[in-house]
Amino acid sequence: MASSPARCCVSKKGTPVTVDIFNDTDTPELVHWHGQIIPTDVDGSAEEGTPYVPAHGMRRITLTPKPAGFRFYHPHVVAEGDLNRGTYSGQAGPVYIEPKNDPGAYDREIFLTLKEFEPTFSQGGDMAMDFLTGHSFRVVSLDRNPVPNPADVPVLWIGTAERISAIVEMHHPGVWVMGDLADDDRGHGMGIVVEYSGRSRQAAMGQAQALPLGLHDLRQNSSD
Ligand SMILES: [Cu+2]
Repeated sequence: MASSPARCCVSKKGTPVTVDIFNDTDTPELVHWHGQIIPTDVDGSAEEGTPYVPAHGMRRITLTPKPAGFRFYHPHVVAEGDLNRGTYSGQAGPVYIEPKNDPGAYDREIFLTLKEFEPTFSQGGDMAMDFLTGHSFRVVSLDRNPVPNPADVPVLWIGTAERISAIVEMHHPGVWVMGDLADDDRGHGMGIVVEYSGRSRQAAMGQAQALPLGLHDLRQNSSD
């Protein structure tokens, strides 16, 4: 993991995947597969017995992802007061485990990660929360669990480590930009442009420099 947010990985439920975990840090590390039901040896939690990935070393693991749904991975070392260690370093990323049968009907599927820091640690500012004003979000799943009664809401409010899966019907043509306020972070993937009605991506990214930016998660539901 070398950037934040780390890349999304998509895998199929029940299909084994092999992952090479490289640790470029000076201390032993662990990658924990949040929310998956997998053996201790690969789960990524030292307290359960997973071996560490040695400093500047590598460990190859094979796991069979399950259950289906929107998960994530993150370091699992105890950072304590060291803000350069563990999840403080921002090294987390989404994991989507596709169900065997995907009932979703959508044109585009987007995975997004938010960041939020204590103001004294923030280097580029957090993300404003006004993306897609005028659209509504049909929340179909929370922390990968399908909600009993999907509801349309005008705003998504999300906390640390939470995941929201929502469907948005795009019926206000234009260029909608969401992303980090820091140019550098946005250039590294903390931002996205949603456009329709013929506006160019280049024009949209130009606007990204000037607009107040927010970020929401637009994910399709999934089920086992
Ligand atoms: Cu976790």
